[in-house]
Amino acid sequence: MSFFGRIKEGLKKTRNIIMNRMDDLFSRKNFDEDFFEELEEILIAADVGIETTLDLVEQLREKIQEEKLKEPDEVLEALKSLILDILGREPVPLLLEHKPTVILVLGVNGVGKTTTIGKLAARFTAVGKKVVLAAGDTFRAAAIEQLEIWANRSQSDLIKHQQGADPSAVIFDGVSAAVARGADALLCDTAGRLHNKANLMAELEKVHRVVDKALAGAPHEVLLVLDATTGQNALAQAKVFNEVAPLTGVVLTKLDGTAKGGIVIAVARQLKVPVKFIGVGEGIDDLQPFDPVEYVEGIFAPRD
Ligand SMILES: Nc1nc2c(ncn2[C@@H]2O[C@H](COP(=O)(O)OP(=O)(O)OP(=O)(O)O)[C@@H](O)[C@H]2O)c(=O)[nH]1
Ligand SMILES: [Mg+2]
Repeated sequence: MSFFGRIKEGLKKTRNIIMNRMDDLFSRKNFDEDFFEELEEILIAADVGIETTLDLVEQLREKIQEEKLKEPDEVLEALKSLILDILGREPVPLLLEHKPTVILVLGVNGVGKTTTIGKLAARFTAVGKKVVLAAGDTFRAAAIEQLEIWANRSQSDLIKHQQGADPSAVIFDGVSAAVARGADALLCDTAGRLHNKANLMAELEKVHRVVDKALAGAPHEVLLVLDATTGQNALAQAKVFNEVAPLTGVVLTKLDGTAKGGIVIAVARQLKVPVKFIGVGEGIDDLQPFDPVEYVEGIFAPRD
């Protein structure tokens, strides 16, 4: 499947929920109160979020008046353009500008951190980069094994300690190994759950501090993984993590399994942190760099 085909397929459920009603809505020629109300409902159904939706619809209302838009096509293009104002038009790539580029991967349990690390590692090694993985989720033995499988699959090196070891110590060793081996990237897995939330946040703060001590200026990327199927909950999680370690990007996983794909827009507007990758399936190629224009075309494409 082509690159755009894959993204389009991954956004299918979101597109269907939007376009089911949008076709009908945009066949009207009258942009009246009913039109705006119905549009609000559609966007909220796709989990764009109430705040973001109200803002978008208000701006669209003004644009229709100011630019004297009359045709449904013009109005749809105006809506897409307002969404792109939020998302930014250009993708924000994840560049391996430092040697090694240290990437911390955070997120609550089950969102797809370890899988995302595996897929990113595969993406980097496929273009000849040398990658080291650090098994910083020492809470569960299975977490270390899972990362080991991804290390083998992606031909990356793995730095691990025993279950129960101090995550900061593992990641410190990871940084040292990445430097000593001349790696291009170090991807650090972290736990998504500890005995309680305060523990987890204190631990992540320590990891962040230790990384900077091991290599000045690191981490270069702090990626927060969010599960799109949790919808608006993802926003609350993001705020908490952002306080512990300033985020440089968001990875939104499991878009393939949900009609809540509008959450991308809410995340971009409320966090002011770029969405860098989206997960549209469990396969190794199903993590794709996020391209705002493709996303918008994907959710407003004709229904399948
Ligand atoms: N459908 C789909 N499944 C995904 C995607 N990304 C991850 N998953 C699945 O989500 C599940 C959890 O992924 P993990 O990578 O183990 O999540 P984690 O955040 O590391 O979880 P913990 O280690 O428990 O904190 C796995 O079954 C993945 O295959 C995606 O984009 N689409
Ligand atoms: Mg994990």
